[in-house]
Amino acid sequence: MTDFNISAEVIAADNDTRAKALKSDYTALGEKLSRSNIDIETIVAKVAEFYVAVPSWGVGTGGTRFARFPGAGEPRHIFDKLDDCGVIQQLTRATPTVSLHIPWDKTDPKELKAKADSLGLGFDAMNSNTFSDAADQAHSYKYGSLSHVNTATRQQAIEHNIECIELGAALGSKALTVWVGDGSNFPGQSNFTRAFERYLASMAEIYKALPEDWRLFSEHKMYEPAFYSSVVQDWGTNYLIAQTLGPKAQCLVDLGHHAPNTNIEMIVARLIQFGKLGGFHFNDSKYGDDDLDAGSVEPYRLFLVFNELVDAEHRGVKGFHPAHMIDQSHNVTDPIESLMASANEIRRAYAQALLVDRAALEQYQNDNDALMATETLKRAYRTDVEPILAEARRRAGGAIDPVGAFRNSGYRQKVAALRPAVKGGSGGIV
Ligand SMILES: [Mn+2]
Repeated sequence: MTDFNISAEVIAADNDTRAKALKSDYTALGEKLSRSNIDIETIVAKVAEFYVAVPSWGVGTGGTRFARFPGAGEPRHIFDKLDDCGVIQQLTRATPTVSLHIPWDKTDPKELKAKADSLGLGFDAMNSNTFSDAADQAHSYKYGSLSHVNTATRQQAIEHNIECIELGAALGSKALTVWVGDGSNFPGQSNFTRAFERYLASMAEIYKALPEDWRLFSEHKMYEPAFYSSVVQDWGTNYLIAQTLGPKAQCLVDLGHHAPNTNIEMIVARLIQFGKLGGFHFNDSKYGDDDLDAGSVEPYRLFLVFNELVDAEHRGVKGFHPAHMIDQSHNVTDPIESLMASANEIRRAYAQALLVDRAALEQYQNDNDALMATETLKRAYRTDVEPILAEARRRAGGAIDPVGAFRNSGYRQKVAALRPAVKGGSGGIV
């Protein structure tokens, strides 16, 4: 029995105030879509089955290199974090899994599993951390981890990743995401080739420890914390890693980890074509790894990424099942509200991509009709699919307006009274 933190009556009362308008909007949209031979019920059913994982580190307030300003009622530990993740799932019905970060969330797996079960939550990919030093570790990661020049440091990093796999296996997770901050700040500081050889050898050891039904995701990032060179800097290097390690290794695309103006949707298409798209860390950015809310800055880019995903789905690409995860840092908003809004934006991009007339698009492409080809995408993108998203939430027991219902529930005020303000600390942004 699921033990949600917000009473069903609160959601029902909030939905009651919005149900009439939704019904009217849903009917109007259904009629509009039917003129394009699209059945709105088919789209609602697909949207309802589209899920994205919430990062455990995302429910606390983040920070920048300069400061962190705590929010009210921040989670004190992983059990509080799971409570907050449960609220996000309760209201959106789009986020039934949580992605953990070790060692930040390290605790008895039985207790973790029992708490998650009580909230109706499962676990998505595990995330290791060799980009900062834990209090009790023997060797520092100041000069790298899996690619470190010292064997003992590399071994410690390998063992940490294997520990993450073991913990994840006890929780029902099926994947490990590895992101390292390894790199250099000065020309000459590091030998590019030797560092990458050491990284590959370390990853091969981790790969060997994977259970049969697990996947290993490597996440690239152009720069930060290393500012001259990063060992896993771009999708090309990431592809080489996945290709070298074997079939269980795939690439993870974090939308904020590329050079400005990079054509991310094209990278997605390439990785799909060669069977190496493992999944996503969704977020948005203006300049770099800003970790802003998904769809908040460049919603059209998010749509174009989903256009590639739906295209692959439409073509029936074999073994295509990318992991969908959010990776954001919330500095000026309530993290629960941001994560709910982000989950909805991700579903919105998916729903809009489902509306693309793929037969017409292909014909325009073959006819070299650039204008009509791009208009075909725009036509889907311009469609306001909010009634579809809201109806999917409502039918699943969620809120028509998650942020509105959340504010009316008083959850934040309730936990703020229980959880003392957390001072300082870093945001934990990867
Ligand atoms: Mn990430």
